[in-house]
Amino acid sequence: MIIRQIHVTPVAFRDPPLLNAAGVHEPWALRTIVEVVTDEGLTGLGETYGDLEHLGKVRETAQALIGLDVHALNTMYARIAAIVGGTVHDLHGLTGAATTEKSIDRVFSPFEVACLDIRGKAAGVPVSDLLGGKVRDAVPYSAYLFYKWAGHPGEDPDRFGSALDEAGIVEQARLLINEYGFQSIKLKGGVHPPDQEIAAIRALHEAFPDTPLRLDPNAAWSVATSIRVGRELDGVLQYLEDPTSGIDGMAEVAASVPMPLATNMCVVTPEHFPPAMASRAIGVLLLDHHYWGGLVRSSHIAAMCDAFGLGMSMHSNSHLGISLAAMTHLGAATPNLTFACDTHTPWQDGQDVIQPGALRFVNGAVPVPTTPGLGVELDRDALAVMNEQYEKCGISSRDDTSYMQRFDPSFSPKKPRW
Ligand code: GKR
Ligand code: MG
Repeated sequence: MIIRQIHVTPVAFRDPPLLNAAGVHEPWALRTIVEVVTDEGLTGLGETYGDLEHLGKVRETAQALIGLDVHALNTMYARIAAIVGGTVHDLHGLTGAATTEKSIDRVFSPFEVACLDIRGKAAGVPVSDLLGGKVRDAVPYSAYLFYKWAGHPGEDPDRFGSALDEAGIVEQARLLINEYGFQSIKLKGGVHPPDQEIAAIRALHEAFPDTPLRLDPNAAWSVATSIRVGRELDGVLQYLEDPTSGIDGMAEVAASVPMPLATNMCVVTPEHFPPAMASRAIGVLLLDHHYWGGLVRSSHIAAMCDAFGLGMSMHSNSHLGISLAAMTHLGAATPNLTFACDTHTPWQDGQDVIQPGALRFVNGAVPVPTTPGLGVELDRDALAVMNEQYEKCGISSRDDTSYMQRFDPSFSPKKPRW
C-alpha cells in the first residue's frame, strides 16, 4: 500500500471565549486535516494543530512521504526528523516544554494516524485492534469546564453564557453533564486568584459530591501557592494538574500535597521521564497522541507509565472528530488509561469535518467505533466550508495572549502569576 497523494487542508471553526492562564480563546480555532491516499485508492485521515509554523512543516514533510508504504512508519519518522530538525517552541504557551523530539513527534502524528486508518480499512479491523485490541467498549471523558465570557466582545452571547464565578461554573457543569452525561469534571484554572478557584472547586464538590474533580491552572502558581492550594483541597480533588512549572517545582509540590499531581506540561517527551521519575514529580500523565508521536508511540508511553506505576489520563486542545476518534481508539486500547480523558468537543458545539453519526457520547463516554480504520469519514462539504473559514478568519496561529490584551492591555501571562 504505497502512498500516492497527501492532501493537507487547514480549517477554522468557531470557538467560545474560554479563559486560561495564557489569555482567552480567539473567535476561531485552527486545525489541519491530513488525507493520505494509497495506490489502491484507500484514504486515511489525520488531524493536527493548525498554527502556521506547524502547518508549514506538515506540508513540507508530506512531500517527502510520497512513495512510502503505509507500514514503513520507522522510515517515515526518519524522513520527518531529517526535515523538522531543531526544536520548535511551545505552540500556545500551554503545551509545555519544547524539545526537538517533541517537534518531530508533533509533525509525525497525523501521518501515522492516517496510515493506521488505512491499515485498519485494508485489514477490515478498527484502529483499536491495531493497538492491541480494545479493553473497554466506550472511553469516558470528563466535563471540561472553563471560566468564560458570555460571548466574544462585540458579539451576541453564545449559548453557554458567562461563567466568571463559582455559580457560573456550577451552572456550566450542569449544562455539560445534562447534555453529555459526563461523570468526571475538570476545571481550567489559572484565571482567577487561587482562592476564587478553590471556592469554585468547593462549589462543584457540593453540587456534585460523588463526581471526581480536577483543577488545572497550567503552571500559573508558585511552589508555595501550589502547596497551599493542594493542602486546602485535600479530599476534594482527584488530582491537581500542572499547578507549577517544571519537573523540579512539581516535585517539591508533589512531596507536600496529599493528592497526585498530573501533567501535560512538564513531562511531554521521553527525555523528561528519568528526571520526573527520579524526583517523583508526577503521579498521573496526560497522554496526547498529537505530540507524543501518534498512536503507537503513545502506547509505548503508556507501557512506560505502567512500569513506573503512573496513572494515566488524556490531554486535549480544541479539536474535531478525527482527533476524537483517534483519542477514543487509543483510550480503548490502553489498559492503564483509567482516568476519564479530557476533550474540548462540547465547545465545538456540533461543528465538525466528519460525517455525523460515527461518534456520540453515552453517559459521558464515546462508544469505540467498530467499523474498519478510525471509523469516521470526511464530510467534504464541511471541510470546504471550514477551509474557507480558515482563509477568511484572519487568524493564522493561536494567540490567546494578544487577543486578551486587546481587551485588557495590562494582562500578562507571566508564570508564576500567583
Ligand atoms: O484550551 O485553553 C485551553 C487549554 O488550556 C489547553 O490549551 C491546554 O493545553 O487543555 C490543556 C491543558 O490541559 O493544559
Ligand atoms: Mg493541562
